Amino acid sequence: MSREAPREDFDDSGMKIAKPKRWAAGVPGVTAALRDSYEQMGVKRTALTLLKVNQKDGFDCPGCAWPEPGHRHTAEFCENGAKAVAEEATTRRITRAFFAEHTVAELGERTDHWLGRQGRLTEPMVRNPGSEHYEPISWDDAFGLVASELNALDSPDEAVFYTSGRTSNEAAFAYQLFVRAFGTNNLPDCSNMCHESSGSALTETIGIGKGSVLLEDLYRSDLIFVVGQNPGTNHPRMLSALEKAKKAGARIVAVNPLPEAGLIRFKNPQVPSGVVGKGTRLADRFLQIRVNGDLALFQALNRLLLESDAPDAVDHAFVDEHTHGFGAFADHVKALDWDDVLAATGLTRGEIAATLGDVLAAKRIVVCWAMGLTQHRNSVPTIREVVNFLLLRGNIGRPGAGVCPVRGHSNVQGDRTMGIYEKPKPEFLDALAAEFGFEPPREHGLDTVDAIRAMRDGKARVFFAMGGNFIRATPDSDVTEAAMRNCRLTVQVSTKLNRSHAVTGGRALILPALGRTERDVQAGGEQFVSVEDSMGMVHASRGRLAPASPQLRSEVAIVTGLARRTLGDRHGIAWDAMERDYDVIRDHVERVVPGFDDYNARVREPDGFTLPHAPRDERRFPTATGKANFTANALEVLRVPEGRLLLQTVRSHDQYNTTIYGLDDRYRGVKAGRRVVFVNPDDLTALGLADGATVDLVSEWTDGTERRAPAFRIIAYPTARGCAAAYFPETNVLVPLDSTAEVSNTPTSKSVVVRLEPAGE
Ligand SMILES: Nc1nc2c(c(=O)[nH]1)N[C@H]1C(S)=C(S)[C@@H](COP(=O)(O)OP(=O)(O)OC[C@H]3O[C@@H](n4cnc5c(=O)[nH]c(N)nc54)[C@H](O)[C@@H]3O)O[C@H]1N2
Ligand SMILES: Nc1nc2c(c(=O)[nH]1)N[C@H]1C(S)=C(S)[C@@H](COP(=O)(O)OP(=O)(O)OC[C@H]3O[C@@H](n4cnc5c(=O)[nH]c(N)nc54)[C@H](O)[C@@H]3O)O[C@H]1N2
Ligand SMILES: [Mo]
Repeated sequence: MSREAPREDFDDSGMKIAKPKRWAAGVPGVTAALRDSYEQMGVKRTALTLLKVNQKDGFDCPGCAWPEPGHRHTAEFCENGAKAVAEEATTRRITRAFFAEHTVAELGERTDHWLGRQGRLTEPMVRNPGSEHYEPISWDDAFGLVASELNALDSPDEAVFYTSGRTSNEAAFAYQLFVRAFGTNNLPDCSNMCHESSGSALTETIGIGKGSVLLEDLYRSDLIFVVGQNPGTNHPRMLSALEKAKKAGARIVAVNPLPEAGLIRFKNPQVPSGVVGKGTRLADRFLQIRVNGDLALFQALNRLLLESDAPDAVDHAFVDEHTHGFGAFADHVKALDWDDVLAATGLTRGEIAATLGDVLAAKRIVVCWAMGLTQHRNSVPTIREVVNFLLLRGNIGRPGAGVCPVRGHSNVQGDRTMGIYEKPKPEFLDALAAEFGFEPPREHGLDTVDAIRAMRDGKARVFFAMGGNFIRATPDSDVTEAAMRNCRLTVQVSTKLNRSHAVTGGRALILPALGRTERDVQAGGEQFVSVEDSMGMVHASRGRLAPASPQLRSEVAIVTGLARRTLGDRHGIAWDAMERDYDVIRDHVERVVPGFDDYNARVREPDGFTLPHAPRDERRFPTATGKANFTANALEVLRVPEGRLLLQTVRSHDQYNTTIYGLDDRYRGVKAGRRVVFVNPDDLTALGLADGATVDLVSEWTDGTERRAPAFRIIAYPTARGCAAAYFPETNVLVPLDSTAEVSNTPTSKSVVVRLEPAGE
C-alpha cells in the first residue's frame, strides 16, 4: 500500500453502481477505516493514534459532535471518525517544493479529493499580487502583513472573520476577543450554513438554542424520531446509542426521503454479534417523506393530537403551567388542510395515523434531527413545529424526552458558547467589557451569506478564515469565488490544502495550524484544549502525536500573535499570558460565560462537566414570555413546477464536508464516482429519462437566472417521488446565494428546484 500522495487526479470513468445496502457498519466498516488509516499513516501510527480517540487521556475525535458515553470502549471511534483522524494524522507533507511545482491556477483545476490527499501543510506561505505561486514567508512577516492590511481599512467592519467548527473553546474565545477588540462583530461561521435554523427556532421557543437531552435520555426514551439525518454515515456512534435505546424498549421512527442504511439495521462492529450476526433492526417505522414535507407532517400530528379522544393526548397540566400561546397555535393547526399535508409529505393518511399511534403509546419522546430539517426556506417554522409537538405532551424538561439537534463539526456548539456569533447577546458583550475593560462593538455583524454579499460588493476587503473551506462550503460557487477574488487580502488558517487556497484575493496567506491529534507545547509547558459536544458536555482534548512540522503553530498562538501585531497596546489585553498557558484563557472564560464556574478544575475531571440547560434541568424557559412558546406556523406547500424535481444536496459515505476521503458511497451502492444524481424510477419514466444516462442539473431560480452543474449520471434509486439527491460540494454551484431560510438566513441546500437536461443538448 502506497503512502505517497497521488500525482494524478481522478475521474469518474471507473464508476460502478450496485444495489443500496440495508444495514450499516459491521466488518466492512472496520476494514474500510483501517485501509484508509494504513494508507495515510502506516500500521504502527494507526494503532497508536486510534487508541487515543475519545479516551479520557486522549484527544476528542475531530469527526462529529456526538457525545462519548461515560463507560468507554478501548476503541471509542467509528469508521468515519477513523477516516477523519487519518486525514489529519497522515504522514504526507506539503512543502515549499510542492508550491514551487504547482501554480495557484493549476491547484484551482484539481479536484477536492486530489487536493486533500496531498498531505499536511507545513509552513506559512504567501501569494503576492501578480505572482503565479505561493512562496514561503516567516510567521513574523505574515502577521505583519495581516496587521497592516487590517489597520489600513477605513472601518473594522470591512474585515470578515470566519470560523469552521473544529476550533477549540480556548482558540475560539481568544479569536472572538481579538476580533471584537479590533472593532467588529463580523464573525460568520459554519453554523450559519448548518444548525442556525435550530438555534433560531429553539431560542425563540424554549429560550436556549441547544438540545435538551443527554445520552441517558435517549436510553430512557419510549419513542425516538430520527428526522432528516443520516447517522450511519455522519454520526456512526449514534447508532450504538440507538441500539442501546432499542434494547431498553424504545421504538424508532425514521423520517427521510431516502431509505438510509444506518436507519434500517445496524451491525455494531464493537460487539461479536455485530461482526458476524444480522445486527439490530433500528427503525420500526420508516416515513418516506418528500423533501421539505416535515412541517406538514408535524403539524398533522399536532392536529391529530388535539383532536384525539385519548385522555392523555395533550398534557394540559404542563401546557397550563409552562407554556404560552397555546390558543393561537391550536386555532391555527385546527384549520390545517389535509390535501396540503398529503401533497407536502407524499405520505398516506394511514401512515400518519399509525405514527400517531406510536406517539400516543409513548410517555417519553425525543426528536433528533440534522441537515434534512435545517437547510430549507421554512426550516425555522418546521423546527418550531417540532417543538409544538413535544410541548403538547410535556416532552421537554423531563427525563427520556426532549429536542436533540445533532450537531456536525466536533466543536461547533462550543465555538458559539465562546462567542463566535455575529449577533452577540448584550449580556455577553457586557461581560466581555467588564473583564477586559474595553467597549466591544454592539452593532450586529455579517453572517456567512451577508459576508459573501459584502465581499462581492466591495464592502468587505479582508477575509480571514479560522479553518474550514469557505469557497466550497458556501452556496453559489461562482458568485462566491468572484467575491473572494474581489478581496485585497485572504487568509486561511488550515491543516490541509483545499480549494479556498486556490481561489484568492489580491494577496493570500496560508497559515498552517496544529491539529487535534498533535502535541501543543507553549512557553508555559504542554497545553490541552477543551470542546463541547452536541449535548452540552465539556471535556479536555490532548494531542499526542509530534506536530506534522516544527513550524506549525496552535490556533491560540496564531490568534494571540496576530492580536499583538494588530492591536499593539490597544486595550492592554495580556495576549502573552493567554498564549503561555491556556489556563489563563479558561479563567477569562469562567468570568465571561455563564456555566463555566471552576472551569480549570472541572475540565480536568475524567469526563469533564455538563453545562447548565434551564429547560432540561429545571423546566425553566428563559424566553421573552418566561414560558415555553407555542407558535403558529403557516404551511406553504413547496410546489415544484411540472417536469422539475426538488434536489437535496447530501454527503456521501466517503467525505467530511468538503474533504473527499474517497470516491465510494458504500451504503448507497456507488463505487468510484461522485457525479451522480439519485432519482425515483417512476419520475425517470415520467420525465422520459433512463437509468445510467448523463444529464446536466439546471437550477431555476425565481429571478429567472439559471445555474448549471454539468454531466451527472442518473441512478434510479428508491427516493421519495418528486425528489432527487446529489452530493455536496459539487452541487453548491446550483444553490442561489439569495435562496435562504427565513429568520436564520441559512442557504437552502436541501431544496433546490432543478430540471435534468440530457447532456450536450
Ligand atoms: N463522516 C462524516 N461525518 C460528518 C460529516 C461529514 O461530512 N462526514 N459532516 C458533519 C456535519 S458539519 C454535519 S452538519 C452533520 C450532517 O449530518 P446529516 O444531516 O446526516 O448530513 P446530510 O448528508 O446532509 O444528510 C441529510 C439527511 O437528511 C435527509 N433529508 C434531506 N432533505 C430532507 C427533508 O426535507 N426532510 C427529511 N425528513 N429528511 C431530509 C437526507 O436524505 C439525509 O439522510 O454530519 C457531521 N458528521
Ligand atoms: N450544498 C451544501 N452545502 C453545505 C452543506 C450541505 O449539506 N450542502 N453543509 C453545510 C454544513 S452543515 C457545514 S458545517 C459547512 C462546512 O463548512 P466548513 O467547516 O468551512 O468546511 P470543512 O469542509 O469542514 O473544512 C475543511 C477544512 O478545514 C481545515 N481544517 C481541518 N481541521 C482543522 C483544524 O483543526 N484547524 C484548522 N485551522 N483547520 C482545519 C482543513 O484545511 C480542511 O480542508 O458546509 C455547508 N455547506
Ligand atoms: Mo455542519
